[in-house]
This record gives sequence, C-alpha cells and structure tokens, in this order.
Amino acid sequence: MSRVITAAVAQMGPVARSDTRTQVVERLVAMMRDASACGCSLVVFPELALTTFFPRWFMADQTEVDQFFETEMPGPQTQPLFDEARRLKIGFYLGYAELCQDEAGSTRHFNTSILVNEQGEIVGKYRKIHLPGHPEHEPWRPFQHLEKRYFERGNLGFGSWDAFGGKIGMALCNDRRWPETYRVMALQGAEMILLGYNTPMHYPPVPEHDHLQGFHNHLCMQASAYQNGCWILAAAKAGKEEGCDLLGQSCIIAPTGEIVAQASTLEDELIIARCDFERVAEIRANIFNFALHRAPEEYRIISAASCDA
Ligand code: ING
Repeated sequence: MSRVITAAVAQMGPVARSDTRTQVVERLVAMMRDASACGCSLVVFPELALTTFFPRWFMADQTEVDQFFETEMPGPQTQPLFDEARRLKIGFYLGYAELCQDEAGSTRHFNTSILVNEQGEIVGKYRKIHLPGHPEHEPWRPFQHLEKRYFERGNLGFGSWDAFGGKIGMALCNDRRWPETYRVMALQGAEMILLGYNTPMHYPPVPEHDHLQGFHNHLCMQASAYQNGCWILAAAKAGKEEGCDLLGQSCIIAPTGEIVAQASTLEDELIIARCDFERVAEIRANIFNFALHRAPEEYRIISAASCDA
C-alpha cells in the first residue's frame, strides 16, 4: 500500500523592503499555479515569506517593526493566495510574522507558520520556538539578527496534524538545527515535516564557518530525516536580499536521509517530488523503531530545564 502525494517546495529569491504584500503574493500564486500544473497537492513556502528578513535591522520604533507583521491571516493582501489554493485544490505551508492579541488583551509577536489544506482552510499553526540571534542592537555586526527582540518564543509547542493523507509537522529555520525539534514531532507520529528558512551566508560570531552554511543546512536535515524516519521539505528565502546573501539549497529529503530534489538557483524556483508516506515505515518500523529501541529513561537530562554547559 502506498500513500503518495506530489509535493513542491517553492524557494523564493529576495524580497525587497519596498516590496508590497500584493507583489509578493503574486509571486507565491505564480509558483502555486506551477506546482498545481505539475500535479502537486501541497506547496511549501519559506519562513517570513511575505516580507524581507527584517530582523537584519535594528528598529527602535515598534510601529516601524509592526509594519512587517500580519494582524490577520488571511488578510486582504493574502486572501488571493487562499482563494487560489481552494480553486486549484492545493494546500500550502506559509511562514509569516504574526501580530495578535491574547485573552488578556496584550499584543503578541510570533514568527509563525500555518498549514492550509486543499480547501483553503487553516488546519495547523506553529510559532517558532528556537529564536536565534540577540535581543539588543549590536553595532559591531555588519547586519543584525534581532529575532530575540522582535519575536517571542512560540507558545504552541511542536505539533502534528492530519492532512494530505499523512501526519504533518511544522518547524521554522533555526528549529531545523536542533535534533529535539524532529524527535518531538516524530513521537507524535509526524511523517513529513515542513519548514522554511532565511539563513545568511555570513554568521558574524563565527565567520570561519561561513563556507559551511550549505553543509550544515543539509547535515541537520538529512540526519534528522533519517534518525526520525520522516520526509523533510525545506524552503529557503534565498539570494542577495537588501545586501545580505541568503543561502538557497531548498530541498526535499526522504526518510532515508537522501536528498531527492534540490534547488539550484537563488531565485524563485519550484522543486517537486512524489513522497510516499508509507516509506516512513522503512525506518520507523526497523532501525529507529521507537517502541523497541528507544531508552527515554536514559535521556532525562535532555529535557531537564537547566544544564551544566
Ligand atoms: N536563521 C538562521 C538559521 O538558523 C543562523 C540563523 C544563521 C544560525 C547561520 C546559525 C548560522 O538558519 C534563522 N532565521 O533562524
């Protein structure tokens, strides 16, 4: 028996600070149409897909920061993406900056992704847990990485949702570097993990690792796909964006850890693969059969709040 979906990863080239949501949504719709024409039922867009990667700048004025956030999803500018999804019967993952009010009426800021099914309905939401970078302006850096300033840590945990005939997990960018991310979702049954990323080629704290950005990108995801027996679909925002070089290398990785599709440009580029959810069993029923082989009582230190490091 097989449960195959044809899935696409829609890598984006740069988004300029001056680009409007409407202009960006037109690019997303074009790639969604292309994916649909190729028989896809799912397309994965990058992290913070609707705007330029604004954490690269220090902005003292919160109203200026808030302009990069969505206060409703879908909103007037993003509704066309949902409408087209419903018309084409194709679902999608979308990363964006979420501004919302909580029950106490206070304003919250999250780096968020949503999972939208083939009927254009939001069936899942994830808010980024691993926020990299720094909270204060650090002028020594050629560019900032102020995710810890502009976003709060996600408060929804890592989830798994029934969609597209399988169980789908979501993550965002820096989450992909942490092995716990995938294991928590795999333990909930996730068979396919969708994620978007914006990864600068230059990492100011350790510039001698710049040439390893591509290696580390695939290393984390290939290892985690294999160690958790899941598909990983990863969409980059790539290219020289407002003077900052972002990594491309969007990819689709099988539960064996093999890259089955990879982008080869730094622009808007669609990559596609036929993903059989049943292939998860090759790993999860054997080498990484959690019930038979895992020893969680030996791992307690991993989830202990403090550590000696
Ligand atoms: N970006 C980067 C990422 O984790 C980063 C931050 C860049 C970390 C380079 C380490 C090295 O891919 C986001 N948005 O998390």
